[in-house]
Amino acid sequence: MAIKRNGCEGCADITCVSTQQVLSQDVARNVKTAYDRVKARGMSACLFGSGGTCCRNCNMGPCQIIDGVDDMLGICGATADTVAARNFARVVAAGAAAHTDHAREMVRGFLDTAKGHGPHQIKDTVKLKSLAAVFDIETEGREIKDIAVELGEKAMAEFGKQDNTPLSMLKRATPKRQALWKKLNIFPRGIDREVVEMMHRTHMGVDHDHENIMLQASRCALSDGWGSSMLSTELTDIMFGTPVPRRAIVDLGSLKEDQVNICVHGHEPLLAESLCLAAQEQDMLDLAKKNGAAGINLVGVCCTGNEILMRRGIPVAAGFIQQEIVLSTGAVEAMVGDVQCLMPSIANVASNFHTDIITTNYRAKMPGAVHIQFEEEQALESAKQILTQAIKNFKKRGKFFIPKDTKMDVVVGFSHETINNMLGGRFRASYRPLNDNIINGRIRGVAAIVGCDNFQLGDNTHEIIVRELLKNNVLVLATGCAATSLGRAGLVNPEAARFCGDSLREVCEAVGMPPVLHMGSCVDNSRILIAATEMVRQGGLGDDITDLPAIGTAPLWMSEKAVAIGQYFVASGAQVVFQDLPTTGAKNFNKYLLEGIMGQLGAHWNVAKEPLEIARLMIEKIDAKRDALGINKKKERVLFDMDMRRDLGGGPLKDVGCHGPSAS
Ligand code: CUV
Ligand code: SF4
Repeated sequence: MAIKRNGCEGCADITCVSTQQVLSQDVARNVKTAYDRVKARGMSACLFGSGGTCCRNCNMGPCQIIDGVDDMLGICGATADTVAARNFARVVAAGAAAHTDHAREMVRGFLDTAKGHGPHQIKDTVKLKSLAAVFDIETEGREIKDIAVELGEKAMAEFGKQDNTPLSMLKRATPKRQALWKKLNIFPRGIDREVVEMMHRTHMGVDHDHENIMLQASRCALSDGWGSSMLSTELTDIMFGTPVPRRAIVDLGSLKEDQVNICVHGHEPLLAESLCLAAQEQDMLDLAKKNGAAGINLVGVCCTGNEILMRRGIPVAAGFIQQEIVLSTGAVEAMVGDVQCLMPSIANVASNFHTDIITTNYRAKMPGAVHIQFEEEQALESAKQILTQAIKNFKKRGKFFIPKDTKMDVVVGFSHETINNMLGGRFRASYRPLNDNIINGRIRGVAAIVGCDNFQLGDNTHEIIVRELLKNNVLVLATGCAATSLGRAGLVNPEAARFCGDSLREVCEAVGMPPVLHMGSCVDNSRILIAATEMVRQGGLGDDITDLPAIGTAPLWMSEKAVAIGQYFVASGAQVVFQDLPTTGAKNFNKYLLEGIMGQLGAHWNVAKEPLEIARLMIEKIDAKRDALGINKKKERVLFDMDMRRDLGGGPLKDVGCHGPSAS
């Protein structure tokens, strides 16, 4: 049930239960949140801005273009299509830049770790060797340390690469896809270079052809998905451990009454991991005791939360839209952030309480926040300094409210390796059973539901979409704040199999897996690329990602990163559905994204407004792929016999125990 905000007449409807509970409490009375601001703005967004036809790329403007009206071109003569394409491409570049800068930090951290500096270790040596092979690094008879250092150096070189050869990891794609990238001349060459070229080509007076602009947008996005994001995911796994299934909890109920609550917000897991290590140190625990607390409770917010959730089972308290709400409980001693998706309003919300917002990265400061620079060379000491600041606040905590009954069990940790083991069994890890179940129709198809949440539509949008997909036997992969929102809705645990259609339920129950597989943070969408490619390689479902009965959506997209992700999915042959695109003011360009680009890339963007409309469109697209593969015949329902159970079972899920938050 939707509620109106307590004491605020005209606020937006809120459907999230824990948000409702917190905002209706007295402690949150004076807090202003985005819900209030959405309402207060009271006017709809600028039509030029939302249609993509406002250009500020030179000082003859700004120009507001009206498509098809001769007198309403840009001063330079730019059409709506040119302007909207440039704007869209710049969104892709900004999103790719964010992932890239994050990834660079991870590579730097990895190199330090490889050289033996800092508190972290090379944890996954199997993955180290397999990634080394991708970079043509000799592993036979060599020390782990040497392999890791060489891998780190080669990975770092991908960012600044200047020759015209493809990035190393692109060779993990299907041969057909690689041939297509080559033919279109969109093989990414250097990760930073593709962002720079995108910015150059969208500068005033350079590229005016929307299709040509989009070729570079694809190349730039691919350098993110198959380049920086994938590097970040892989090297982070090698350093901090490749995720395996584990139980954890999400939602605001993960805050603890008697402990120092510290929210870790942002993206780069180097900070979060160091905080996790420091929070286990005796001197920190003693300090907490001295300040009257029973312990230190680290919880995550946004994607850095997903990183430590996946690898350590540390709870995610809140996704993007709840970052103000978690502070409004009055129970948080500090929110520690690094980069991306921190709303500047959190400093204001925190000022109502004893809470500190602690920024830790020179790239991301905030008025009203305390800045404690996180020094990677002294990671543990830095982390302790940050924790100390938070712990000292505990004594100052006033009235607070934790919605204790909003705490949802999740089973997370589905790396593409896990999926391999889980379905294939311990002795013959493979995607074969997944493919077979798709071919025989027990699993109708696969849907990736990724990206952010925002304040424009209901908080339950992801849930509505996914319930419809599950009912129709579509297996769901989730990442980012979408995954957090699905976790809150109780869909990311094995018990949620009961919401599935009969045949998907059988599969989930036989394996003991949730019907929504949490694959991690937004850089971890690269795991989905690998999983999809593995499915193709396994055979029986066509010879490229385009052929798979699979589709992606980022329904409540908010950040520019989501558009970069959408574009690398499309350029990899996977269709995506968004709720809206900032391109509607440019007829030809919009049509190109929604249709024409298909002819080049074998996939296109889709737009659907309502959650159920999105789900149904996804199912329709999945069915069309099944038709094309000739596997859409109604099969008689086969009951599971022992062989099938053996085939499906035996994976690591049988061992899921409570690995528990290791820092509380
Ligand atoms: Ni990176 S990008 S809101 S999904 S973290 Fe959540 Fe996560 Fe931001 Fe979007
Ligand atoms: Fe206007 Fe052209 Fe300058 Fe854009 S580049 S602001 S359309 S004159």
